[in-house]
Amino acid sequence: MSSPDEWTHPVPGEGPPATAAAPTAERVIAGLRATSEGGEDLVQLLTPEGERVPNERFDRYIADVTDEDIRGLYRDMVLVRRADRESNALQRQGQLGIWVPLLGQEAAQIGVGRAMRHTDMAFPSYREHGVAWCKGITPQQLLGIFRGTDNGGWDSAATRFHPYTIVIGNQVLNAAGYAMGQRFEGKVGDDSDGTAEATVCFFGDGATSQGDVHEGFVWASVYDAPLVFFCQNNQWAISEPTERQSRLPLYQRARGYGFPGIRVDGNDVLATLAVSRWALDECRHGNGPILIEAFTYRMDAHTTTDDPTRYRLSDEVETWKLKDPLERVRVHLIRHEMADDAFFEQVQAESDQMAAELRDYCFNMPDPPVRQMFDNVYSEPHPYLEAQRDEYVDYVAGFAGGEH
Ligand SMILES: Cc1ncc(C[n+]2csc(CCOP(=O)(O)OP(=O)(O)O)c2C)c(N)n1
Ligand SMILES: [Mg+2]
Repeated sequence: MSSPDEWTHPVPGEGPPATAAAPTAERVIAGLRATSEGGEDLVQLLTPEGERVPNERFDRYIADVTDEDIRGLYRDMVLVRRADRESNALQRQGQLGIWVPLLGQEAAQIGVGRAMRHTDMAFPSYREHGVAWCKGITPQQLLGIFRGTDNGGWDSAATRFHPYTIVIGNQVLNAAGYAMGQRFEGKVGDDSDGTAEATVCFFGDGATSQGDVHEGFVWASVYDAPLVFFCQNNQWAISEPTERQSRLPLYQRARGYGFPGIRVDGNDVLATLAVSRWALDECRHGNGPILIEAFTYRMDAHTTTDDPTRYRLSDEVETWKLKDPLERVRVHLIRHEMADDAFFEQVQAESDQMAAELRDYCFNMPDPPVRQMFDNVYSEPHPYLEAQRDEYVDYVAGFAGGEH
């Protein structure tokens, strides 16, 4: 990868060779390294070995976090990982059409999810099962969209969690508009009574190459929208590595739009919690937007239709296993005698119970009535849509078992 100095004073014919189309072994290794190290700007409060690293700027954002809170964050991560593994298995058993694994991104999502207030709005892409959990959405409610029976089984207004968006980057525009609305409605600025609001928009490293994301950055920036852009850089956009998305670290892109960007260790739940609390606080006080790049890793396939062994080295996955987000909290809790065996056994039992209930639910999941897909398209009744709905319901009723 060329350095900025080389861009400013290019010497014709003496630049780096054009290797992008046919990477050499050295370049592959350099790419491997780039994905495993976050660089010196990475905010980390808990090392992969579970040691707490003091941080002058961010420690105060988790000063009130008790041992019990850390056990809670650990429990959250164990449960969302278990729900994720169980849903993945349900897809393999033919119960779901597709599943999008969360594995490896638990700390990034629980960290920001637990930093949000109920009144903060979330705009997810399709992998945000951990954030959904923090918003009170059950693993059961997530299944419908992956089984193909509904478009999202939760009430977005009540939970303040927008439906999953499969079109890459599209939710960034929705989030920018929503956050601009929060500003226009005076929900930003004075937070003395704890009622100021912010929005968090989730997208991946690959999404940063989409036009929608660029446009969302521009609108949010020039309207000072209370929007935290939360980019989970999981190093891959299906089979495309991050080095095919950007020649500089993603968080540095924010500068070009005129707002701060920061890179946090997305496998460190404490760092993600602290940095997200800071960013949300800034946004609620009118100092948004802010870009957070959560540096993490997609430990499983892109989706259950993908085979990552076709395009990435197993060495890379092994390197990241050493940075497992759950393991470092477990080691931290044990080393500092913040949790005993009984605690870990109880979390395990809870996760077994939850998994059994999730399986049961999925095997017996009722199809929603056909007419339900016409609900919530517009905020108010719409005569043309109602006519279409009635026609479709009649049509389906003409088939055996089609009465709905
Ligand atoms: C507009 C659009 N183009 C292409 C796709 C196909 N697609 C689905 S996921 C994906 C990669 C996204 O990668 P990233 O943004 O890094 O998110 P991740 O899946 O890694 O969480 C692509 C290209 C799509 N869904 N929408
Ligand atoms: Mg990605």
